[in-house]
Amino acid sequence: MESCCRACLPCCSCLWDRIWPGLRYPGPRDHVIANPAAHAAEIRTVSGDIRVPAPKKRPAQLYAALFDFEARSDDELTVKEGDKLSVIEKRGDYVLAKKLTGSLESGLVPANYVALLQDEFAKHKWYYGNINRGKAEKLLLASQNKDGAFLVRISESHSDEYTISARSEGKVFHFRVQRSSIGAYLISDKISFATLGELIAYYQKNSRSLGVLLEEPCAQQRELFDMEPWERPREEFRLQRKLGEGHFGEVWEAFWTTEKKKVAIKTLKQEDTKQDEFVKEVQALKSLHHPKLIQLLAMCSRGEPVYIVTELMTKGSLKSYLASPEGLALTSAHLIYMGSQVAEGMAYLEDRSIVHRDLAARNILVGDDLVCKVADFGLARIIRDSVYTASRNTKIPVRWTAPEAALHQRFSVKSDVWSFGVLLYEMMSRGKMPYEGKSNKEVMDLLTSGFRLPSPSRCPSNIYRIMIDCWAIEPSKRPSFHALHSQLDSIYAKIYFKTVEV
Ligand code: ACK
Repeated sequence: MESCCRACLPCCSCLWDRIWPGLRYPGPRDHVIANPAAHAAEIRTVSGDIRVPAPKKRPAQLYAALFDFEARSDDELTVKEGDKLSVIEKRGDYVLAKKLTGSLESGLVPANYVALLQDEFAKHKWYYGNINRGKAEKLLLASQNKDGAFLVRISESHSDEYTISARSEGKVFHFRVQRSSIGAYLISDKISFATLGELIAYYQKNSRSLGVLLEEPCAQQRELFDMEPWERPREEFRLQRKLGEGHFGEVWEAFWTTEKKKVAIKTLKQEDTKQDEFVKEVQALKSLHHPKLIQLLAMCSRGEPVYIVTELMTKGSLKSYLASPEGLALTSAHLIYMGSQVAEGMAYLEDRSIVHRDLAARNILVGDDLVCKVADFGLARIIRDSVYTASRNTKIPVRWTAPEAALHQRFSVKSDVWSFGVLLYEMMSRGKMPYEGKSNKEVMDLLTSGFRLPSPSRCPSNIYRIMIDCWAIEPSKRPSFHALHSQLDSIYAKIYFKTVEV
């Protein structure tokens, strides 16, 4: 109880059960720990098991804290959003991390509260992340590469520095990229750069300063290496119960024997045609870490069927939850709280220009205490320009899709905002099918003539207003996910406090 009160707004927690018996959820703006009481219990179990670490000597990975986290025991590490951390090892849902600045302390931080910093370079073909010197040499000397091939990897001895490995005259040379006290990147004291990308671009043009050519990024399949930390032997998983059919294949509840926990496993249907999409989904999931996004935990990509292992959400999809007796009992306040979490997860994707393309209640998963997470990034793409133009033959869920996306394949973060409006409609109407009784063609005609879904009964007018904003015909007039998150949060706070005062 003590840790619960510390993280909540004063006096709220004690009133939860009286106000909404059976369905507990945090007070507004309690972003740090969604359910502090449950979290504290979970951590006690984890920290009870903690042994003194004997970290192996291997390159540490550079992470940044995504949120503030306050240590609740000696095993844990207090971090502030943006703190740079090196992760020594993963321990279940936690990482053992060491601060790279200030106090240099180490301790456990929830894995979902940190993100790999290296991912910022993932867009560069030359970036190979956490591979060692030996592997870099093997790759560069492979027959696909010639002199001038190069790659950048995390330095083995300094986790926040990088090494350029380049092939020249049939040998591989390594150059350490140092960081100055203000974080600039440099190989020589004579010139430094604000970003690693700028440094590489400079030495590509000025090969004499380096003494070797940096011509072509190393031509090995990088995906293989990206996958490695997640790859697990399939014997570690015991499939227990089929949860249903997903976009790509079956979804199972399973037990991860080595980690001793339940997980969800997606299996890939064996048709080869979908293999490409599946791999893309994994790539997208892997680099995204946010408490409101479904976390990828592991995968088994060797052999068939391929498994994608993610966290298990106890209540399944929002679509089926809304139709369950518990879902039907939800008040508007509950639904707004859930909608706000979805907007928060989507704001994280928005910041990274990642378009979901299939945002709907069927792709939101619900856990205990009404925790909601966005799932199924199968259609997500990282867009360079603000609009991604998809190929014309892609199957589109018309009822959730913005007109410019359905008609002209112009998917963008703003077309996701349109879908979010439809998702809000699904929630506030307790799972009703949008445009019930209409064909896809009729839906498109109605939308083009200016028709919009009507307000569901019992939907507060300010929430319907938000839906209408999401359905502006001009994409740029639609709100951002950040704005949606803060609007829903403040409506939720108003309802919450009004109820508390009563
Ligand atoms: O509505 P459901 O019970 O929730 O049925 C669908 C089914 O699998 C096909 O998508 C369920 N499902 C998918 N991913 C998960 C997960 N991570 N945790 C729990 N259930 C899941 C979904």
